[in-house]
Order: sequence, then structure tokens, then C-alpha cells
Amino acid sequence: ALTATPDRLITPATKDECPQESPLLQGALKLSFESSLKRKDVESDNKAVIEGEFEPSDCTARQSVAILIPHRGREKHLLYLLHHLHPFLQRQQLHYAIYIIQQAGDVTFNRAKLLNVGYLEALKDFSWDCFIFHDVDLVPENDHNLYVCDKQPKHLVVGRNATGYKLRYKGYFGGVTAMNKEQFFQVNGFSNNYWGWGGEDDDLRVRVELQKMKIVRPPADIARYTMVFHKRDSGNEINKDRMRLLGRTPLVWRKDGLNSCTYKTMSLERLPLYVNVTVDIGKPL
Ligand code: UD2
Ligand code: MN
Repeated sequence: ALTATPDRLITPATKDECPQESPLLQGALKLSFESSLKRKDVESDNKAVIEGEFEPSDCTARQSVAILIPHRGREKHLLYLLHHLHPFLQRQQLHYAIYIIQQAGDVTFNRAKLLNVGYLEALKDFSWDCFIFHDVDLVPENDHNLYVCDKQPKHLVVGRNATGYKLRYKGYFGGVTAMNKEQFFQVNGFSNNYWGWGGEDDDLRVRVELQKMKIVRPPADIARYTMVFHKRDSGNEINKDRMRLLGRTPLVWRKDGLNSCTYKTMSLERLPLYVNVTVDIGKPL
């Protein structure tokens, strides 16, 4: 017979929950940044990823996680990140999807508002448990740095190559952070009003602290990243207003955030390696 399948090969209707610690983890990783890397190579290395989404085949993932990456004009960094992050997340046995939130046009960049858009758009696809807010240029160096959410907001970047792998300052909450759906909703997301470089990560920390939540971090020897070298982008000049804005956060957070995030989706493409959301987020007031 050509089609008879032995019973034991038929996928069971229910899968067990994946183990507390994935048996696939490798620890500290050897990262490579080959300038010859091509998108096609990353696609063929990740055939189990469908439209940016993956689910373990032999167990039920403990969390469903949306990775949100704000982006404009950093194609090479994006490719390096996808090359490392897809296998990294698969080894963690997560159900996940990667969303790239592209700011349309050339007005000043607004990382925080793009991440609000990512949260709102991703929730239209699936009721994700957990959201990872992720710079495009930060590559995790150790796969024990778990991309899951905890009972408290989590900061995943204790250290990175350029700063001697030390926390930059007390309360630092930039680069890569993890908050679950309820935590992020409770703080009303990020502020929409930080245009240009800086302050938006501190603003989120203030929101978290106002809710009496406490930021947690993985151990320093695990929460390590390599930041691909770059200069400040044009269109992302330092935000001179950031200190003033930060002082007002306790007064305005309730009305500046997810509940006031207006934008226009220009396109939503389901590419092999990620969902690409291109969005017009307006301009500074
Ligand atoms: C730091 C923080 C970052 C953010 C920023 C201030 C770390 C490791 N990261 O990053 O989380 O708080 O300061 O805003 O501390 N981007 C583009 N195109 C642009 C500009 C920015 O894609 O033209 C995105 C991209 O994902 C990038 C991120 O925004 O990684 C942050 O910008 P950056 O990398 O230029 O700033 P950096 O490294 O000082
Ligand atoms: Mn950077």
C-alpha cells in the first residue's frame, strides 16, 4: 500500500506542555555577522517559520510571544537579527511571531509610538500572552535569556559589548523589554510624544513604577547582547524635550498612550520571516 501510515506516526490530538526548561538550549552562542548574508539564506534556514510565526511541533508552548521591532532603514541589522533570533526562539520552544513596525515617510523617528502600534496590530492576529519590545540592532548572546514574560515587567539587556556588559544606569529600561498583555495595558503602553532619540524608555519605567510594578532582570552573565555598531540615524536626532516630558509623565500617562495612539496603516505584508507593518504615525505637534 502506498498511503498506509503506522498508527504511532499519527500526530496525537493533544500535545503535552513543553518542559519548564527547553532541552534544546545551548547557552553562550557564537554570533556571526557576515556581510554576505542574504535574506534567501535566512529564509531557507528557517523553513518551519510561516509568515513570521512558529510553533513547536511536539509540545505546546508555555507562552505565545509577539516580538515587536521598530524599524526604518536598518535593513542589514534586521537581517542579522532575524538570522540569530529565529533559531534562538525556536530553541526556547516558544509559540512566537515577529512583527516589524516600519515608520513610513521621513519625519522624525518615534520608537515608542511604533511599539504601541505593534502591540495594537499584533493583538488583531492573536491574543498574545507576552510582548517583547526589541531594538533591531541588539543580538542576544545566550539562549538562557528567555523571551517570556514574568509576573513583573522584565528588562533583558543587563549588558552589552560596547558598555562592558554592565547596566548603564540604575533604572535603565532600554533596548529589549518584556511585558505581558495586561502589564502593558495597565501602564497605557508607551507615550506617543517622544520624537527623536532618548527618554521613551525612561518614560515606560516611570509608568511601570507608578503602577507599583517592579522591574526584574535575568542574571548578568546571561542577559548579554551584542549591539551591531552604528552611528545615530539621520531623522532620529536627540530629543531635547525629553527631560521636560519625563517630568510630566505622572500627570499625563492616563491620556497619552495606547488609548490615544492614532495612526494609519499603509500596508501589512505577511513575509516569510516576519509580518511587516508600514505605518504613518503623523508628526510632532
Ligand atoms: C538606545 C536604546 C533604545 C532606545 C534609544 C533611545 C539601548 C541598547 N537601546 O538605543 O532602546 O531607548 O536609546 O531612543 O540602550 N531605529 C530605526 N531607524 C532609525 C532610528 C531608530 O530602525 O532611523 C530603531 C531601531 O530598532 C534601533 C532603535 O530604534 O535599534 C533605537 O535607536 P538606536 O539604535 O539608534 O539608539 P541607541 O542604540 O542609542
Ligand atoms: Mn542601537
